[in-house]
Amino acid sequence: MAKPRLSVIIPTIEEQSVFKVIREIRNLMGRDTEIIIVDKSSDAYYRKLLKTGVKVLRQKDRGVENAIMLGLRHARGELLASIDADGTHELVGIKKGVGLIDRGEADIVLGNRLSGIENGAMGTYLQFGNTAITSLFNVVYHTRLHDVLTGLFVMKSSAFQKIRDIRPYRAGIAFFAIELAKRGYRVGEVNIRYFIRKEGESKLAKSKFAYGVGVASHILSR
Ligand SMILES: Nc1nc2c(ncn2[C@@H]2O[C@H](COP(=O)(O)OP(=O)(O)O)[C@@H](O)[C@H]2O)c(=O)[nH]1
Ligand SMILES: [Mg+2]
Repeated sequence: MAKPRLSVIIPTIEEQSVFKVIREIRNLMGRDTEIIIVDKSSDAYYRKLLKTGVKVLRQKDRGVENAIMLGLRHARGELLASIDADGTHELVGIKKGVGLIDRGEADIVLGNRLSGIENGAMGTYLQFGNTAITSLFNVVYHTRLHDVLTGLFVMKSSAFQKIRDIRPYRAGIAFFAIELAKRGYRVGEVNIRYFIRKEGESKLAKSKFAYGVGVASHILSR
């Protein structure tokens, strides 16, 4: 089969919103898009995922960065994207990110949620922490970003090939941004809306404070 134009990786732990996310990606991006779910859930949920017809990989290790890395290593697209399965990130960010890369303006594009937060979707404490960590990233890598802790990115497969053998550290999508920025790739962003999580709870980390401190230390250890 010919290479798809785009692969979208979706990490999930029992997110009921994933089915809507899959449908919406198909509607938005068309059939020339490969969707890969990286699942760390129950067998019942896994069977439901299989019924959607998308590729499903089961994650044996832990952590969202390891999940996304597994998906990316299996992806065949010319462009590679990832989006959270909880329905909080505005999907059109993927399309906007593809546009930015096509225009030659970036090698990896992050979805900036801070420009469009739905009332109550992200507390001021998390906004503040996110802004502090992103400012640190901007100083170290000479970027002008607003949200390196986002759950949406698009990047060139050619850029990903340079980091595909690295073992991810705990920094979510910032791991990919840090490793590409280190190698001189251009990190851009597009504005997206950020919606309230409608089902389930956050699975990312027990303490977002400890998580944030860890990400900051990874940004600084270049
Ligand atoms: N496969 C997999 N998915 C994960 C893991 N941790 C989080 N996720 C998924 O990654 C996305 C972001 O996690 P979420 O809990 O919403 O993080 P938050 O938005 O920062 O609170 C969601 O789709 C989760 O289901 C993991 O260890 N493995
Ligand atoms: Mg979330």
